[in-house]
Amino acid sequence: MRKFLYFAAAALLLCACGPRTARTVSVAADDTPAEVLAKAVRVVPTPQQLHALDNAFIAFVHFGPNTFTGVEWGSGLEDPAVFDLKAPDTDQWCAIFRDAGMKRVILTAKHHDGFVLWPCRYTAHGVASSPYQGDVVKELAASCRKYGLEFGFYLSPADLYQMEAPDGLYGNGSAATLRTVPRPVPGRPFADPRTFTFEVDDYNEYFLNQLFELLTEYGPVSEVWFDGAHPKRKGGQQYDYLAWKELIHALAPDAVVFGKEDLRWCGNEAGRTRASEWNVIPYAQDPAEMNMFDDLTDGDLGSRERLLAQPRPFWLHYQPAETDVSIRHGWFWRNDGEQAVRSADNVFDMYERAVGGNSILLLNVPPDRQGRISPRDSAVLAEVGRRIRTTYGNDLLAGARRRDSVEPGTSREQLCIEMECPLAIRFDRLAIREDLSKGERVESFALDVWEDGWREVVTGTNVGHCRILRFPEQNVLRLRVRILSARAVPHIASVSAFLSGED
Ligand code: OTN
Repeated sequence: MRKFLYFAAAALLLCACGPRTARTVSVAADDTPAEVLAKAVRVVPTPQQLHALDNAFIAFVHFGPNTFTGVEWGSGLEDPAVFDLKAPDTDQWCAIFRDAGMKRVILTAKHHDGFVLWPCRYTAHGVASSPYQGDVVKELAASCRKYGLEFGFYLSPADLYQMEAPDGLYGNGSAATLRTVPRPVPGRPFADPRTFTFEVDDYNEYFLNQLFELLTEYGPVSEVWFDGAHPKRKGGQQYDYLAWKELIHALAPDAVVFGKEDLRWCGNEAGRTRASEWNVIPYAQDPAEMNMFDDLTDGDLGSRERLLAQPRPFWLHYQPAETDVSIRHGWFWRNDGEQAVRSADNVFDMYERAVGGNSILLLNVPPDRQGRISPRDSAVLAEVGRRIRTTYGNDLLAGARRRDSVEPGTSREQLCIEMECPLAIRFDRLAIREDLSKGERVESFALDVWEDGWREVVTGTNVGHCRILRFPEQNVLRLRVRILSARAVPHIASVSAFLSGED
């Protein structure tokens, strides 16, 4: 009898806590619109995705033969001698990134040309054949640890060297057979004893071996970045991402994968952000079983209308966007004469729109041929870091009294969050965050200030991890966030106010 009572109590508690949340929730063919929306708010980030959003300003580093040849896409036929690097100053990179407020560094360990920036066991087309003879991956990983930054790497699925070389593995028509990863190489033993078996072709084995080296020999990896770009393809080569994913999850369980189910491309490389960036995305298949992910470039990926128009059945999946953009014109350093560098105003604007738009800003900063970040770029980043600290370092509502209520005659979803300050505050920024453990719920809201009555200042659409609104300076004792529409009763984690100090 006692066991039954325990079971009944657990079942009641579960019901009281509401339906189970998950990173992916399936929608049935006969689900009503209300059931679709109720399922949408059950979709929540994984701890790794939430961590990525909490550290939403990160650095991209495009570095390789293109730095020395001045092209954006190499041919794969470059002579390794062009990589005439003396010593990359990765400490300088990381000091600049840290002071700019960036939290992670992602290096192009292998770009499309197939040239590898570490002494890879499985190809000589890289630093080991160059005048440099060092290990850029190792240098950067060590600097990341030294400066308190997370490390990630970009490994291009497209590999022009493996396409062009006479013995190249890319698209060579090999059969998928059982392979052991990592493939032992005489004289180059691994410290990590783990091995894995996959039924893959030559290029996927090569790619898995490279992943094993990068995931086991350079310390913790926080992000693996798969570019969807392809200068060319060969032999109908397919990518066995499900095998790649199995290896990544085994060797780097805390890493997020860009270009696949964890993080998606925002849809442009210009730093543009959506007016409403929803991270609960509809898929016709279960993303956990998908090998290829198309680029999502539509303006509306997750509004109520978009979800309700999705042919059922389908899946709802949590997948934040990364807004990847270069500080320079182009992804690689070319020269310091005519190559344009973005202004601090422009980068700070992108920061507020991306980080304050439920997204992640991945800003590319390409080192020069001396392996250093140029003074023009570092000056911009220093100013951006200063602006972030002076604008967002002091929450003017820290001492305010919060009162949540529902106005008479409005629905439970139309929550009001009132903030009353002990002294009047001057502010021109509002940052609002949802409790993502309860899902993305807010669809639109307004900011009101009290001046002998409520006066609407500005409205916003969805919130998610963080929404930043910008408006003319206000000077008040009381303000409120008025939820205009929501998919369910909102759970607002925080409301903050800031003063940018801009003219
Ligand atoms: O030529 N391109 O491949 C290209 C031109 C403009 C913008 C993007 C691309 S490729 C695109 O790159 C993204 C990262 O910036 C993602 O990797 C996408 O999957 C890829 O298609």
